[in-house]
Amino acid sequence: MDYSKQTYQERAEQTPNALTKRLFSLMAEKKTNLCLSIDVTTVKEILALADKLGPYICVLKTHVDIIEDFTYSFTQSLLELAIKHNFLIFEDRKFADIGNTVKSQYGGGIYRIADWASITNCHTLPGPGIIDGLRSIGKSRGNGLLLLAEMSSADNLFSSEYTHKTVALALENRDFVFGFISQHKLTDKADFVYMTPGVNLSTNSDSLGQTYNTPETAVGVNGADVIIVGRAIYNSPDPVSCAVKYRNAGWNAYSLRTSR
Ligand code: 5FU
Repeated sequence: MDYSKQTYQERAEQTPNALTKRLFSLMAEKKTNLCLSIDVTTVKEILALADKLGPYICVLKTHVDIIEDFTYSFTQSLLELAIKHNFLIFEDRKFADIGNTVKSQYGGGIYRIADWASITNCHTLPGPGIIDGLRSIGKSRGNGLLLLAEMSSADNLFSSEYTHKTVALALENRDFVFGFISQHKLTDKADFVYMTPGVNLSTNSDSLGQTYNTPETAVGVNGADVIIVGRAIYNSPDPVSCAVKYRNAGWNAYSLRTSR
């Protein structure tokens, strides 16, 4: 079955995975497939942007280790905004170590990511132990994991064999892995969530190897479910109208895809 032609609502109704159900339901309800990548560095800026842009997004993606004035209470304020505006929090931690180490990195330290981010991600380079380690912390909390199967950066070292093996690992771990960070939809075998970074309407690269597609290409051609947009929105002079522009572009591409 080609899941990319089904609506988010249909996929919400069919999936056995509670997190996927929650995400697709709120996307259908809010009519948005936009994830805001909020890569600003102070608590005040993040909370102000999250409050303003919350109505237009389905997921808010953080890089918690770039925040200069992080305190744990920040995460509680962010959770309150996630409830107020009905979005999920995704810490883009890109874990990449052995199972025993990622357990501590995910559940402990000063960030305690597993307590406030219902979504996180990891590289599969270390093998299945990384998924087992993260599952041992996150599954009982109702969290889910995305596997990095492809990246947006130019000349990256992800081979098609690596991507294939990553898909196989996802299929073997569907109780905790619910999707991918990728540039394309990767399989029809199961209903995974595909989140795609590297999305911009006005440029196709930055000076450090980032490459961009439009929402039309990411969602309409490549089959992404969620577009991840950062600087194009938070560096704009008017982030609210810019977020609305990306939300509409992402939603139109999805509507066309599902009506074909
Ligand atoms: F896995 C990936 C990837 O392949 N490309 C990315 O750009 C993650 N990212 C993240 O998405 C990156 O770390 C940024 O947080 C965000 C893209 O930000 P931009 O400002 O839209 O380029």
